[in-house]
Amino acid sequence: GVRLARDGAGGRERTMDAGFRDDVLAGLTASPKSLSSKYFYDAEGSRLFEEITVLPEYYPTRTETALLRRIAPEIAARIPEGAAMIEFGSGASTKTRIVLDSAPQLAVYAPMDISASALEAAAEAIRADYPKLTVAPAVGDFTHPLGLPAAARGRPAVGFFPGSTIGNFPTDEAIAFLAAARELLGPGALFVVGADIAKSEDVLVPAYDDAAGVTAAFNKNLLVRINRELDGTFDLEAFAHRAVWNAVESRIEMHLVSLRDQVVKIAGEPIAFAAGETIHTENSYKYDPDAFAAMAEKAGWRVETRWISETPAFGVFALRS
Ligand code: AVJ
Repeated sequence: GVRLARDGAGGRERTMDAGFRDDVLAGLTASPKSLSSKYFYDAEGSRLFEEITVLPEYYPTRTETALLRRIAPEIAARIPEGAAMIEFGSGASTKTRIVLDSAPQLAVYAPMDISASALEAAAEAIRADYPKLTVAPAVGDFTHPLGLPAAARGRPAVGFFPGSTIGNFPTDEAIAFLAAARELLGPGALFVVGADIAKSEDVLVPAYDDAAGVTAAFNKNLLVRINRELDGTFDLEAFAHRAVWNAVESRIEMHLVSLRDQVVKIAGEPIAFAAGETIHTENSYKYDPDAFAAMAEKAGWRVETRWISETPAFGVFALRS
């Protein structure tokens, strides 16, 4: 987008991303107020997310990782010689290594992530450990890919989308994403998708509101980012982290609650908050396995196999175009 030069604190020149500014102002002048969870992942947000993945309460990462270790040979058996693996929202690429270790026939790894810092560090580490693999990273919003990277074109395609990141999307957007991924990956492609399974609120809520306060810091980092990048005046003490289970929608919601009536300035614009008013910052949908399969089928995929872990349940689905 258009970048406006601004003078930052300490006289250092900064840029203001017009897309981020427009999205933030639109979200905070709407009712109810919301911000897109994709903006969590600046360098600090990506670092905090990695910290979340090892929290005792946050079961998804370790559960899916153990499941992937167990099923890696079955996944590898579905990957043809010379294939390219395209990963959506790759982050630190930790789970990728499980597949790469089991599938040496993979020729190309093309990770996509919105965080340039996380992507570059991960790509370098993968290059160092898998010298025969062609690594072709692409920075950007994986919901709007421009096309397959040149290194992946003409090769059998394997999509990889672990972590239940798909759970950030409401059903219609998840189906649109799955359909777009099918177009991108092409005929005959395999798509390996991780999806968290609905379970007791007593397990879900602590996973998004941990005792150490890491998830609270991750949520509030969005305000820190707005203060830094959009000349925001958020007082971090005047907002509280909240995680709630919405049973009707089958999703965890994260909010930032205004603790008092207040006016915050962002990019010169005053934004009023009432005491108790919230900014809805994330949805994390939790699925019934059949409902997830139905969603994939609506997007044109065939569900080849599904693997569901022992409790706490987490699902990995092998979809075929
Ligand atoms: C990266 C979207 C899968 O929804 O569990 C973790 C993000 N938010 N704790 C999730 C997240 C708060 C995570 N995803």
